[in-house]
Amino acid sequence: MQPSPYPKESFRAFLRDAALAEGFDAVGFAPASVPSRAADALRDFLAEGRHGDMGWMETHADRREDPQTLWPEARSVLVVGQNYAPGHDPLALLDRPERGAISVYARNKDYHDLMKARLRALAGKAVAEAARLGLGCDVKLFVDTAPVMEKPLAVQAGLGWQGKHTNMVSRSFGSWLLLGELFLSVDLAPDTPEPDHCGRCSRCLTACPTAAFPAPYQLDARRCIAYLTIEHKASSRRTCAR
Ligand code: B12
Repeated sequence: MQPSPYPKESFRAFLRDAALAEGFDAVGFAPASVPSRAADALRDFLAEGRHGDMGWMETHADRREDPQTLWPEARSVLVVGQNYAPGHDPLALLDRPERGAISVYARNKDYHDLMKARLRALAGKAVAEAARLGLGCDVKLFVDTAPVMEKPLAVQAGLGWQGKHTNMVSRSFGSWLLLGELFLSVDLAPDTPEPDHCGRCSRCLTACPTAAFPAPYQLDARRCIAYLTIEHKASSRRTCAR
């Protein structure tokens, strides 16, 4: 086969196709940097103590706000989204107070395992294809647990925008995308960030039963059911009794 005259463009197109072939639902490319506004907001979030007991958010905050501090070789980031939308309205369960409600993301196989397996397969193909194109490329993969600001990266990669509930919302998949990344040592052209489409809608804010949003686009984790039931070390009986 002839060597490609545009190896980076070929590599980028290959990665997008390969990610979709692995079963990811959304793919985009971001620069290996987080906008300063997001890094400032992280510092404010931590200074306000909104992370509660999640001391691990303070550890390596410098790496969290700068992918190149986490991995100096990083030049671009391939962000993937995995759709986990349920086939029914999960809010219907709220009319049945005798039944416990499990958050939708926790009802299936652990998404970390599923996405890491897919990203690992993708990483293998990426390294082989880069070598074939004469690019040479190292990769590192992340899903949720590393000090990476996944939402701002996903926004930069054009997957969606950060909504008023602070999660990334996609025009195609709504709030139902879990995120993962492949950090790449090759600089590839980034996608265009998606603008904010929330407008005057505030349904996600008023739906929260514990009023965890001090303002649109801001979450106080200490009031969030996800935090109280997973991350908080003390008893949350008093807060959750309703
Ligand atoms: C810590 C954490 C939590 C904490 C705190 C959540 C939070 N919002 O920070 C808790 C335990 C509460 C939590 C809960 C959930 N989480 Co969580 N969590 C994370 C984690 C590890 C870090 C998030 C982070 O950096 N927080 C720090 C603060 C500073 O970030 P932030 O809230 O996004 O703050 C931004 C806004 O405030 C914004 N901002 C501030 N002011 C303003 C003003 C304007 C005008 C604008 C536009 C923006 C803006 O700028 C900040 C920086 O970007 C990420 C994985 C990762 N490594 O990124 C997953 C992650 C965010 N979680 C995820 C999920 C799915 C959930 C849950 C839905 C799980 C569930 N139980 O059902 C809930 C959703 C609750 C919610 N509304 O956020 C997904 C979200 C996917 C997506 N589409 O966005 C992630 C990305 C994991 C993943 N790999 O898929 N989570």
